Amino acid sequence: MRWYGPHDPVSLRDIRQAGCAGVVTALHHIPYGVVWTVEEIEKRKNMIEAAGMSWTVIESLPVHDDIKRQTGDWRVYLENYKTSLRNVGACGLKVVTYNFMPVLDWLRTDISFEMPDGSRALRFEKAAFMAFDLFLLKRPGAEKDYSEAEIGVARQKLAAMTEAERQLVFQNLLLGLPGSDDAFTSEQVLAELKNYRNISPAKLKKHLYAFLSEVVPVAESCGLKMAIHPDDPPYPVLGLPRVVSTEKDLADLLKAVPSAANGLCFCTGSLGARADNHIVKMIRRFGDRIHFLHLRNTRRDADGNFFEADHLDGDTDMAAAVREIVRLMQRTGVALPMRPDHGHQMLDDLNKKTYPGYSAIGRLRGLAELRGLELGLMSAFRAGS
Ligand code: DNO
Repeated sequence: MRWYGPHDPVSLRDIRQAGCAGVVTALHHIPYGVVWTVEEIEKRKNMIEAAGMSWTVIESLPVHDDIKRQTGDWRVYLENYKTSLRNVGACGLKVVTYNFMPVLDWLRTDISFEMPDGSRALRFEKAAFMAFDLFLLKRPGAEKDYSEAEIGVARQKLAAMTEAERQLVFQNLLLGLPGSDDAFTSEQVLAELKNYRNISPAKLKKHLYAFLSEVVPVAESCGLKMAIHPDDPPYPVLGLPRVVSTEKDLADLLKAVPSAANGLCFCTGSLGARADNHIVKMIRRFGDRIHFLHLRNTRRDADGNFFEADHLDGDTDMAAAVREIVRLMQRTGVALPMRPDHGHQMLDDLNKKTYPGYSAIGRLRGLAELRGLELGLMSAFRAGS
């Protein structure tokens, strides 16, 4: 399971009791671009080991936006990134997750969407998102990104929202980056978006590949695997380019730097929010370069909305996906790290404040179901069926 560190309301003991042997975490207190020192990494590692678990996967070692744009001090940040990798390698960690989404990480309009059973899920509602973009954030030029019909839908949505609902959507979309409690203000986001106005998708891809050609050899030399997390949702948002969304994007990036150390954090939830991403086929195609997996499901509708379904429900056939993963591990002999991604807020967690998507019990349910599925499949394979 993922742990956000000592401030996470879900403790290491909770995670241990969920049956986890390993923890996925990051040094969230270190600002983006600053070197992770051996001392800080060791401190965190010892904490996890003292709780009876291990730490081999980092999520995430964040890439500074200057590197994504190749502006300002990006060369300094790049060197710092390499130094962090060397330090991480020296501490015996194995996988480094990162993403290349400009400015914002994952986006949801609703972080407390009520499911029929009373539990709460994360949801992306397109009309609310457009209403936010066009009329609440008032992004300059936003109307160019939508059709007349879409603008009409957004206007209707806005009119139907109370002031409190508008505030809430605003707050949800500008949530802080993972592990942080500080949300963005609209001024900050608008300024950041402006900084990207000359960055086309082709340019961002070029910058991503330039970043990889610098860091992958370093990762290779210290026994690390880089694992890029796909865009969530997997398409451009707020006029920002997103270049890790489709099967072609993944194929291009793996080809750009053809080293085993240049790999994927295969997130079935993020990728699965696009109907043209065929999860099982992609696991088959990219298997050798998958170093870490996030198992999560979404349910899409025809209007471009999706919500996070139960792990075994939703549009992705999770049994087929896990079957493909089990086959992959049998073929390569590698036990891939994976975690249940997100979970519903349910039972006692409904009254607790945790990081959105990261309450204990919903993830425990996902983990238990996924682990049962995996064990069942492994045993069936062994029995030859
Ligand atoms: C959301 C997570 C992402 C992920 C980063 C990886 O719950 O899956 O925030 O950690 O994108 O860099």
